Amino acid sequence: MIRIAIQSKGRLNEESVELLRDAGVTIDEQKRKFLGRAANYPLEVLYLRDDDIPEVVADGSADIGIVGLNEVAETGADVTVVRRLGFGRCRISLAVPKSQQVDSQLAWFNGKTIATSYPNILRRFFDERGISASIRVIKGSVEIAPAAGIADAIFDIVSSGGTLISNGLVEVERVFESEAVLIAGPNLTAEKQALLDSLLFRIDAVSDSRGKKYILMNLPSDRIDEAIRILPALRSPTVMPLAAEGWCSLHSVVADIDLWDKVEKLKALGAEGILVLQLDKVIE
Ligand code: PRT
Ligand code: ZN
Repeated sequence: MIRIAIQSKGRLNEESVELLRDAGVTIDEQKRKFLGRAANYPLEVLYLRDDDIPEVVADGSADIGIVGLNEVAETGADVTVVRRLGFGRCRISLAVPKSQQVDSQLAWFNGKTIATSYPNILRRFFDERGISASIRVIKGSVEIAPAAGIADAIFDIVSSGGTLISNGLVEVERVFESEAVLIAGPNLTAEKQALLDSLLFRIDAVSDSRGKKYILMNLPSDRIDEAIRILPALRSPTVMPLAAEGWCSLHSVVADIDLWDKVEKLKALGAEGILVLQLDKVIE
């Protein structure tokens, strides 16, 4: 049995549950309590506040966890980041009221008071850059601190930037880039390590399929070589003859970002009946 800690509610909860489900681990969200049990994998789920996850994994109360890298860095917990998961992306930035002139960049922060929920990350950053500022810890609604007169600037999570704009703040320095990560504790038994490895194998298959599509089409047989140059696949594209003389069917995998460009080139080669399908898992 392996125990995973995930966020009980909030921005990372849904995608954490979804990732486990895509990896074939079903948790009954209807019956969910503080501690749940997967129906089809030897896995327990501990639902916690994100702030508590790194420490709980470090002390062995949970074996692994899904949490923002920002929380791992802030707590300094003794855990290993085993995978970056690609969701929950954000940054922690320094921002100032837009009326402030901050031309000399970081030197401006000397002697100022900065409100944040991430004092350790900020302290390390200021120490590295030789800035001497006063850090004021505020849990929640950090963005109102300058207008409320309790700080000169803030150091807070930004994703779209909308919160900064609606509070009259301007981002002046991106300090820390974050995303959800899978972490593991320091002393996993051989049994738990084996369960983690099998989970990682599944998670990698899910991640490898993200941002890709399965594409198939009919193509004149004499254009196959050119088509293969457009469509490098996992090993090489699959080519199958069609009943119609001089035609074949070509199957491959293509990155979303290149999809339309490649479709246009394939059409120019004479491809017909192009189908683009959702890809669920890629197991290499
Ligand atoms: O209850 P619990 O303690 O578990 O949750 P929480 O309220 O502390 O955290 P939650 O659910 O808000 O965020 C969990 C994790 O999501 C964070 O630790 C980050 O790793 C990640 N994440 C990604 C974000 C954001 N994007 C985000 N935009 N966390 C917070 N925000 C907030 C930010 O604090 C600011 O108020 O959203 C606002 C800024 O967003 P924009 O889009 O306006 O820039
Ligand atoms: Zn939190």
